Amino acid sequence: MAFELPPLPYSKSALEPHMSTRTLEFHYSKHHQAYVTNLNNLVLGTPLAAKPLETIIRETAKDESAAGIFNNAAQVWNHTFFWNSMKPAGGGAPTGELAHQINHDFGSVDKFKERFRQAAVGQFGSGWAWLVADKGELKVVRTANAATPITQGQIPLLTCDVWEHAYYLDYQNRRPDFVHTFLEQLVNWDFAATNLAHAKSK
Ligand code: MN3
Repeated sequence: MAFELPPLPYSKSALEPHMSTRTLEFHYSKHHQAYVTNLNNLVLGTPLAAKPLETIIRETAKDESAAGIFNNAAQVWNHTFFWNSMKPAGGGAPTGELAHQINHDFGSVDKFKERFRQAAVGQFGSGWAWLVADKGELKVVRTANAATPITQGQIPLLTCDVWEHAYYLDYQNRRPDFVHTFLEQLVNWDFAATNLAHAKSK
């Protein structure tokens, strides 16, 4: 059973004007699809082809000879997680247990946002900024290229893609403006709260 591009959780125009239809047409339909296609071609006829995506990511993460498989598998996973980290009319403030734990671990939601902004803007070159649960504590981390916190024993709650292809059509070189918009207009706190609840149930 080949891997398939998961459906977007909203229409390609649903994040306008903050993330354009044109960006989704390239980023989802071209880039994300290419990672899926590449992964299928790379694992074809190997034992990995029958394994779940997360298993492939974990099993290839430290194997330099499998870097191509890891990079494409992790990018498939990271992008699906990224689409779910946003929603139409997102932004606002976290509530409930998530708000409580952000306040506890970062001091305030604004301090969390500042840490996330620094991680996202400060990632040199391509990569990702994440809010993760790490042994019960919330942390902001950043990863380079395809790297993903799920190989580090961390449970992702949110991510922002800071590869140039995520924002260049809409924001050109202005990554800080894109990250600001992500946090204020797009972020899906409900998704983060659900992920935190799952993390706590483990
Ligand atoms: Mn991307």
